[in-house]
Amino acid sequence: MTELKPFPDGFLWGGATAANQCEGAYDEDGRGLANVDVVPIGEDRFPIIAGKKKMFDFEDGYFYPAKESIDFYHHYKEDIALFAEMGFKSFRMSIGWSRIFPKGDELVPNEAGLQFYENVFKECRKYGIEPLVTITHFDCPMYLIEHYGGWRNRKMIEFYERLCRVLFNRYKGLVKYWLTFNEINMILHAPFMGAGLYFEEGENEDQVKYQSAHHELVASALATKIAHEVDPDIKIGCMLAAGQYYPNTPNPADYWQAMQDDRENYFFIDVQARGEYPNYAKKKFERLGLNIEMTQEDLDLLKAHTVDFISFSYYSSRVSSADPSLTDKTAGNIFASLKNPYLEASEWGWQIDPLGLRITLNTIWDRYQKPLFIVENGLGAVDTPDENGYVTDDYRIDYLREHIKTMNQAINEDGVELLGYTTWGCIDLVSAGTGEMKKRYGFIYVDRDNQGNGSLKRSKKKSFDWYKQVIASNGTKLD
Ligand code: P53
Repeated sequence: MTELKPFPDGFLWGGATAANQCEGAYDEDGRGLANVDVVPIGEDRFPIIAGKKKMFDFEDGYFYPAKESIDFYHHYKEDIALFAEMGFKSFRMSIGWSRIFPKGDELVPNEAGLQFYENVFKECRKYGIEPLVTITHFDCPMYLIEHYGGWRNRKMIEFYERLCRVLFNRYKGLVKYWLTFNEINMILHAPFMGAGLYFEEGENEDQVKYQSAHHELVASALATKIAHEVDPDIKIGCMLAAGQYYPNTPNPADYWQAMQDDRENYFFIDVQARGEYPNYAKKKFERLGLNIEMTQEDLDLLKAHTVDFISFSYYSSRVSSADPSLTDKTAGNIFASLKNPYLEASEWGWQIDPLGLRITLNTIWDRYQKPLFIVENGLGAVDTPDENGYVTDDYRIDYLREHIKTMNQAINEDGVELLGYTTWGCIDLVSAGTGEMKKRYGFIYVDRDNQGNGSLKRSKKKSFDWYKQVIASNGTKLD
């Protein structure tokens, strides 16, 4: 029996989802088409989410898993009741932008979309669950991509501002915690999914990515400003796909490379948490010959409206080397990195590193001294239900237990301030990276396969009762 010091009072235990990976109902109640709808499962998925292959609408011969997904849109009451049964204090979810503004540039929002999220938030509140809401989780109306080019266009700031004003006013008193952009650094790795970017032949991709990133950073600061004006109690967070880079050897050149790789990610949070572009980024832009257009007003906004807290996803640490001849990379990950021989890997090649979570928590805390929130962590695995439909997912319990232990140490032994922990895909949902259903993270099994067959029936896995006990004991009973 592992007895640990408890987590802080009010610690927000829970689970996380994203609209496009669970809602389905892609064309109901006036919802417009979004980038996340038109990314199919299969070998073309990666070039499409990377902005290298054009897919602006559904095409024959492809399967699009987000169309129906796990149909949270019609199952939300049942699903939230199950979260409540586990004792969730918090539920992370995201807004489908095109439910609220189907095209994205309208002046008047779609009431049916607003009503849906109001129902969901009220359902959470009924059980005392605090919603934690991502404003955009890889989500952009297709109309804005086709007519404005996605986030490369400065006008996106205006459209996003309008969305935020509507959300903050409508859900005042219902939602306290908001995240502006999911994994904002994903714009560098999956720019079509992250920011609605599609590149034309011969275009300077770095120029487009960093200009788009600037627009998102300004939009995020503006959202923070508006939120605090609407309700000073609202807390706004940024969101990073985190995971510390380790040098492959003690060679200083490897350490230097790891530092460069970390900075590529921390750049975004440096701006959102400290309010200004770090010198290393300005120098990088110079070196690459990039000319990022920004106004004095932009810079003033960034400085005046930094985030209240810092959230991040953590699945794995990463490895850097200065030696270009080393090519033994981890498979199946948008963030491919060198393999770490000290670590085991998941069935999808993601390396499992619980101590890396403590290292990442401490690094981010040391860098910013703002409250942190782990909003994604978990193990994507193949689950095989037995003849009664029950999944004995000890592998998932082991993964989560070891991460919760190091999280506890970061709080109780290192003094890191942590607001909460929402595990990824608390109910099985569609994988963002691969589009598979087979890559499951949940405490709740959903009967659906990669081709979209299945009854969508929900059932509790072994980890369901385990997590319930973790929450009931405030993290002291992990066995
Ligand atoms: P999937 C890669 C690396 C780190 C985080 O990922 C990532 C990805 C995308 O593959 O994304 C986050 O579903 C993201 C979620 C996503 C989750 O990690 O590929 O915020 O939308 O589902 C897990 O296994």
